Amino acid sequence: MILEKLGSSLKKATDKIANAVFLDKSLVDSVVRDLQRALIEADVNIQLVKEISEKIKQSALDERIKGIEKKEHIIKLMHDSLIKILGKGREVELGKKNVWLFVGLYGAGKTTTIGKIGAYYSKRGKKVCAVGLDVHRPAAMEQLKQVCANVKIDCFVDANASDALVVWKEFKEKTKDYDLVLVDSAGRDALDADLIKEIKSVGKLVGASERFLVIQADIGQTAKKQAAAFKEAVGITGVVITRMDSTAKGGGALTACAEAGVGVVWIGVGEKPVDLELFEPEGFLSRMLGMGDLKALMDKIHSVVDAKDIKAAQARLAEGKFTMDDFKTQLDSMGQLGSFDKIMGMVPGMSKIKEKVGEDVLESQQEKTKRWKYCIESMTPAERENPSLLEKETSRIQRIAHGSGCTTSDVRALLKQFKMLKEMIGMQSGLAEGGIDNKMMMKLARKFGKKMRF
Ligand SMILES: Nc1nc2c(ncn2[C@@H]2O[C@H](COP(=O)(O)OP(=O)(O)OP(=O)(O)O)[C@@H](O)[C@H]2O)c(=O)[nH]1
Ligand SMILES: [Mg+2]
Repeated sequence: MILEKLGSSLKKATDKIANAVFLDKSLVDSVVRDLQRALIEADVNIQLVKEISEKIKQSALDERIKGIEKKEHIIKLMHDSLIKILGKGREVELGKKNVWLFVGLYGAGKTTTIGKIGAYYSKRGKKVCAVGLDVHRPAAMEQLKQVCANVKIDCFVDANASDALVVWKEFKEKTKDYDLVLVDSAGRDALDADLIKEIKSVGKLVGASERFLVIQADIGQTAKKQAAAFKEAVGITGVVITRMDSTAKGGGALTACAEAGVGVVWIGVGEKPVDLELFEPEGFLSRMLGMGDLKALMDKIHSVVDAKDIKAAQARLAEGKFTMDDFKTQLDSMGQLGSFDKIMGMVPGMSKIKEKVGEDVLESQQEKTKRWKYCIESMTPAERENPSLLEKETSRIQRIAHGSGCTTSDVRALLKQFKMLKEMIGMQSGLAEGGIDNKMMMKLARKFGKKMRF
């Protein structure tokens, strides 16, 4: 299916960006090339592909945005571009009176779609019927009857009638017993004056609450002209794109509808009654561009870090009393989290850094933590209570370094980390309360990222 293919290409592109240590020009170029290939393969308008490529390249070179923020920015940009391509979709809800008219050219899939939608709502406990107003094609009535029998919904057709309006008048009263009335109309070769006239008068007569245009994905980008023409002529309220399963041109049809400003409600992905999907590009894309294993990381932190400890530390912090002893407790809980490399593996984009820097550097990170603990132990109670004493007096730093078997730069690094952690604890309030949102996750991820300076 076209969406899945696009989605997986997009996922590959975002992974490349997320995993890159440096966003250099050649990397961005290669990601943009992959993306272009995927979009063009999906029949997306070439002009649009160019625009998207330019935007991504520009923001990649934008010096104002840096580091992980830049990655996020580009990934979000891709997401937004894809939404632009796919359109926002459109949700339909059943109102009090629901008469849905299906219009479209020959063989677009109107009758088949009515069967699918009928099945969908009747399975959800609604009373659904279909009315056949295609009086032009001799076999149309019989086809609709079969489709309805297949999904067990009631069907009203008059095989002898030659006027759609007469047929409607015949069954109008009966349709009042139903929650949803699906009206099948006749197709034509092209949207000509006759067809417009018929759709308009049928729509008015049946009091259609929705007018859905059914188009087949095979027509690709030409769907734009069709969607725009139908929109202009009969004010369609939504689109169903059929045969998304059997063509590579689905991207073209979707873009075309987005450009014509008509919302796609469903897509048909096969001939069977179950082969209908609600079109939800936002949900689909956010699943594809998920936040990596950040959630898993947060769960892990949550399970290790005692909420009570954090609360207590925060309370002390609020009173300006966060001390080196508190820092040591925090270092211990970081130790329980597993080694730094495990934490890094869970932050999107960090796993590749891990590979690049190699185990030995990570080892030394852990070594460093250990030395910090020795440093803290060599401090006087007054220094632990108020580490800013150390910043003022170099002799104290020298004494601690000497006493703990560390270097003065170890002690300085410790002081730096202490400050950073103080900040982090300020942000962990969400954790302590049990709730954490995506924004907070990203903030924390950045903090972890910054901590890993090599
Ligand atoms: N593969 C595939 N085939 C579909 C899909 N939707 C419809 N079809 C097929 O397309 C053909 C035409 O479908 P119909 O439902 O008869 O189309 P229609 O718009 O009612 O056609 P007219 O009444 O002649 O205007 C049938 O063979 C369907 O089985 C789909 O989502 N995927
Ligand atoms: Mg039909």
